[in-house]
Amino acid sequence: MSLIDLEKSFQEKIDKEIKIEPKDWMPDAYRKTNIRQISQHAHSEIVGMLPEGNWISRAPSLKRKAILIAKVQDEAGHGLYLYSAAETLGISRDQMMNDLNSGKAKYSSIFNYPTLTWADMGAVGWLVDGAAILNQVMLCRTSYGPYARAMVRICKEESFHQRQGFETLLVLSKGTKEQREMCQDAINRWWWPSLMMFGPKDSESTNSDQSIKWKIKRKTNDELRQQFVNMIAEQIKLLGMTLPDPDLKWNEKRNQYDFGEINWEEFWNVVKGNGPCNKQRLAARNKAHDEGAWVRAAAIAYADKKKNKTTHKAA
Ligand code: BYC
Repeated sequence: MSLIDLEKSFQEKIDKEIKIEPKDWMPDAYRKTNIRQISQHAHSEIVGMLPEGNWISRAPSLKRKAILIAKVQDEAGHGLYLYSAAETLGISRDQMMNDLNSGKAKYSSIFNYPTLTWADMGAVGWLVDGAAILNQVMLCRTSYGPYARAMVRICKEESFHQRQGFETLLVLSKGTKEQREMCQDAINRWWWPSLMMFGPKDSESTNSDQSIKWKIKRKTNDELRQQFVNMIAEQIKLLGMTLPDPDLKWNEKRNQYDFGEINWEEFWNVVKGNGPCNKQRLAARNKAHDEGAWVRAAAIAYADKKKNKTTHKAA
């Protein structure tokens, strides 16, 4: 088959909703885009453990500590499923780790903001995981099979994360004056960065058109962002708190909430490595990687030993 025929039958498969599997023929750019997106997604899960890990030793009760540990462990698991999905496209784990640790690879902008108070654990769960879920529910139908299947399990766990975040804030919102203020302050700080998680506006999104055509993405950045605003603008009423946006109001004609302009300069600054915690996050990942060298060496030595034993037995 010629390249044109291969590309044509590939697109037909996508249009018929047939999943693309690792050994199927695919255009190089499809492979590259998936490697880029899946590995960035995996890195986000791994770096995402840092702002939350920051609160494990300071959670206000044993119950809250156990819940937070479980959540952080889930994020590690998500990262590992996603690295495995990316590996099926021909990139090695070492390469992905090197790209993350050297600062070459991107990960979600949101994890470059600090978690200053306990209420931040609630705001991260409710807003950050809430934004992540909307995006990830769409990705359960992404065209690359291993990515789509990884997302199904991830989404189940993320919905627990979002509920625990909301419940944490609900308790604070019914607490003392100081607790209510802490709750509002966390919402104020996490609202705009959460909106940025969906990526640049559609007119600035370089990858969206092609990714939508290949059904890697099923909704655009702006569509998902709007869906998120509509959802949160209703849920916040239950908390008796407010969102820090004077332009947020229901638009009868559009049947959607209108909202204010995002600070795109701040977004690009964070993406380019100049956010409040970018350097700290990379330093923490590099330290963990270096300190884990002996574990990797021991695991390889053990695997070799086992392999040798099996070879001897077979002989
Ligand atoms: N941060 O053409 P565009 C989670 C980059 S949740 C940093 O629209 P695309 C978790 C983008 O990579 C978060 N960079 O890109 C939750 C591109 O640059 P390159 C992870 C961003 O890919 C709780 C350029 O800007 N979720 O893990 O079509 C606890 C132009 O953008 C961001 C995912 O990763 C950003 N926010 O759409 C723990 C979901 N936005 O690569 C963990 C999977 C954009 O061309 N990813 N950029 O150099 C996606 O769905 C898509 O990649 C995005 C962006 C919607 C994020």
